[in-house]
Amino acid sequence: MVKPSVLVTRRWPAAVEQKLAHDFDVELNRSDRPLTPSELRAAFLKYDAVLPTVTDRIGAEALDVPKAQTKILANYGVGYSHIDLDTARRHGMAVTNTPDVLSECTADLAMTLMLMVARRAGEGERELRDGLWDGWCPTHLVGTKVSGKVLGIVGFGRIGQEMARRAHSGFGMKIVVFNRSPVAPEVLERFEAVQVESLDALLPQCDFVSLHCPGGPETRKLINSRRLDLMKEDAFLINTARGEVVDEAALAQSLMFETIGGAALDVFEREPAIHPMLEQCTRNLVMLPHLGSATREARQAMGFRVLDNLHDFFEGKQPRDRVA
Ligand code: 8YV
Repeated sequence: MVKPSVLVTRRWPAAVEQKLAHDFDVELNRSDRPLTPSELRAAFLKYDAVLPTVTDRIGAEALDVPKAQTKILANYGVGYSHIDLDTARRHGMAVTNTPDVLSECTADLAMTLMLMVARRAGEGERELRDGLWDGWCPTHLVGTKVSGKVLGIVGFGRIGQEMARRAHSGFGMKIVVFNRSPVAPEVLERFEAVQVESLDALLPQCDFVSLHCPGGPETRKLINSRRLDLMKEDAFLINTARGEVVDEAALAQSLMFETIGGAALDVFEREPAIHPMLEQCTRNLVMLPHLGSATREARQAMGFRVLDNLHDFFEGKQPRDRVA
């Protein structure tokens, strides 16, 4: 039997690449850089499956190829707001993602960010490495206590719930949830969490707000200047979701004028570019380069999850993680 042809747009963990090469007729993008729209168009004419990542922006201009060969876009990652689902559907392409396998690691990183910004860990490390530390002092780099505080979670899917588990059981935090649909009472009970009916109702109550909703048009600039003003003046915003969920200029302004306590971001609207106003915020802003799922374990599991979806699809079954 002829093996389906598959293009992998970036380099993946070796164990996954080996299994892919065994099961499929695989082409690796050895340059390991994002594909341009014209390279994507050429790929859609040639391969049965394309395996993109968040760095491949697959909009209508890339997807609108007549007589595409590609039947499935099996995304390496849980977020898929970089793929135009409507156009993919119109061209008869299935789209899948990799949920579950990165939830714990992404929640771990959101906890890392929350602790870093509250305890001023980034500032401290920079100071020490720059040779500027002149010894212990009662007033030096005094931060904010995390344990026992109120954590607002925006988007209570798998990652949001892992965040709640860590914050509630490990740090005794009180959990307040905003989610677009009602969360089952037994799920809320697990974390003694309370669901509020609107984001506006959540923000003024929280010492920390962590974003775990999907990206895309519905959540674009969900956190804007009006909503930032609803936050307590010493509250912190954590974003491991998608950069576009936050109005970055508005956030920078809130940080500059200290109308909130601080922010910690793992994702940005125009990655890898950083909004110039955010770059100016040094004291109360922590930034990491999109590391949410960056563990050996998660990245390997994501790869194998893509493989599972490909097998489902080419064996004529419904792919387990089909999103379009
Ligand atoms: C991935 C992510 O590393 O899964 C996601 O949606 O944001 C990251 O964890 C990235 O998307 C790889 O494609």
